[in-house]
Amino acid sequence: MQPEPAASPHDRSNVSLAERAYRIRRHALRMGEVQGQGYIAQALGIADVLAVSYFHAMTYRPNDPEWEGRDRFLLSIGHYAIALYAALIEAGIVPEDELETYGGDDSRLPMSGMAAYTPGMEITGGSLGHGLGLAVGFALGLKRKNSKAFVYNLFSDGELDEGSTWEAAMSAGSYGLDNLIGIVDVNGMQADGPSTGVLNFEPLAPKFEAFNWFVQRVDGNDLDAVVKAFDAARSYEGRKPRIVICDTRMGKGVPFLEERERNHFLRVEADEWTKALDVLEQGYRSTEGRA
Ligand SMILES: Cc1ncc(C[n+]2csc(CCOP(=O)(O)OP(=O)(O)O)c2C)c(N)n1
Repeated sequence: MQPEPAASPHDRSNVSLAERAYRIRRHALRMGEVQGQGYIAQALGIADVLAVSYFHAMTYRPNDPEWEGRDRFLLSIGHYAIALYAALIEAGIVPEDELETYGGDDSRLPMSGMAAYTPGMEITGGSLGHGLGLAVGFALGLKRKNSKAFVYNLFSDGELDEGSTWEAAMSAGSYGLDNLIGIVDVNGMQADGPSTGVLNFEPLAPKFEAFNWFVQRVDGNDLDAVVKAFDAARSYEGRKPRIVICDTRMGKGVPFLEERERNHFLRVEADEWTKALDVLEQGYRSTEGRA
């Protein structure tokens, strides 16, 4: 029997992860501009992790998003949809020109992520705290099918305040789900202010360790560190679920947005979008050689 064809084009591409991350940020800003506002700071912050997920770690077929052998990427935080759309566009799963429809009537890119609307969107988000439980179900199901696929679940530090997250974490550890890779975006902010001021979840790593997870904590805006952590998460041989705790900076790559204080839902003035795209590009060009 012929082996399965190569799963995704990124293996053969010579586009760097730094360029992928830059382009994901760019797509997100262009979508934000369509609405004039949105969860832009989160998208800029998590772009490096998405670049590593879609262009280093995951196996999928851009032309066949429902291919059974694919790794599943579950976006628990529906409001981060703009970030995932940007990655899906860069991955070739969603056509780039569709970003102009972002948040509009009949668009496949609604402001909150919905599985029925968007190719590559595995679950519907919105109500926080459900992604990890769904990921446990996906991971158990794939094991029953003897699948080699991984389930990735991106969730936020705000979701650490939800009891359902910890119920899922305990069951994943108890079932020894070695096909589950959790990614928690610790960007330090929530809608109501600094995350640990809302509810103090630190120290975080020992909590997951106590629930029988293989735990790593990295700077989520350091591409090399994220690559190493994802490689270690995939190759770890213990019968444990894996988590990569990613400390990220909201607004990353656009300094004047990084500095905004209330950055959970950004309103950006009409003339600032061009400035944001310009400074993003300047920043990328100035560090490109070192990426
Ligand atoms: C169960 C539930 N409770 C409350 C909300 C309202 N809500 C939407 S986003 C958000 C902040 C969540 O924190 P986080 O995702 O860490 O915020 P961010 O990093 O996006 O600023 C809240 C409380 C919700 N969507 N679901």
